[in-house]
Amino acid sequence: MNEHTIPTNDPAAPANRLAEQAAQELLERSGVERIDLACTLGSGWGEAAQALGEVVATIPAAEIPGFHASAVSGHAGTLSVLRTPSSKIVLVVGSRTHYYEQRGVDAVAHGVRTAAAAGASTMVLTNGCGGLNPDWAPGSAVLISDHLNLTGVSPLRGAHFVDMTDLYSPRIRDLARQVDPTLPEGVYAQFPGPHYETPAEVRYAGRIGADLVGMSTALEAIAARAAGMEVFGISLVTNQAAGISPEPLSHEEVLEAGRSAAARISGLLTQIIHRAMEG
Ligand code: 8IG
Repeated sequence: MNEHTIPTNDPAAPANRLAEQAAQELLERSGVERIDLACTLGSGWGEAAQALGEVVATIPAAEIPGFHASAVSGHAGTLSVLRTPSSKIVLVVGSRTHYYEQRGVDAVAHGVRTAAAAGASTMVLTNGCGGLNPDWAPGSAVLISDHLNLTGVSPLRGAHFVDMTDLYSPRIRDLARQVDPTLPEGVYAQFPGPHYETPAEVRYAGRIGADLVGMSTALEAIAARAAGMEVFGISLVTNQAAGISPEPLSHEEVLEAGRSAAARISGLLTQIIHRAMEG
């Protein structure tokens, strides 16, 4: 608090203040005036950052207020600022905080809120997840068309009634299909995790409309919409969801699917992001 701080009863104020601090520190340390677009990298997407542009700064996440080193092997613990060939500034958040880390919903939403506070108007959310459609082999990329938030919580608090219609930008999904017309779409269900689903839970998710099951993205997408950002989500199916294939799930399988898809999906993501910022 300083003499310029307006006293408020807004229950979101502390989280927004922390995001403002993080944004200021991030902009100072990278020497850019603002971020245009931010992208969170999920399982399997780690290589996608390099192709986006020239690296302006790479900052260990733990050095920026409110961020933590990554809890998951295969996730980078860094925030990268890149300059695209058309001189747009992209923030790559390589250190998502998952709900299952039990740091609370504000920690989950902090990357999104920091990006918004730094000026980003577009939030790109990527993840690795399980697929319910048996036609989607591990390594398939799927556009997120909508979500089911099955965590039982919201990243928002107070009387903050935010519309979620067309949450996942139809505009950017169209651009993505211009890059790759074969990209399928699906509804992403966020479970709390960290355990994977039982086969019965996967059948349940399918019956209520899910095509993808994961442990991220929905809460971040809600926070991004509340911050006024355009949201784009894309999943890498790293495994068939429990019970879809006869094989049990393993984190090693997830990492391997990411490694073998890395070059293809980073090219895809780069083209989508570059196009999204031209519009
Ligand atoms: I990678 O099959 C990955 N993340 N909930 N279920 C859930 N999260 C996941 C899965 C999965 N695969």
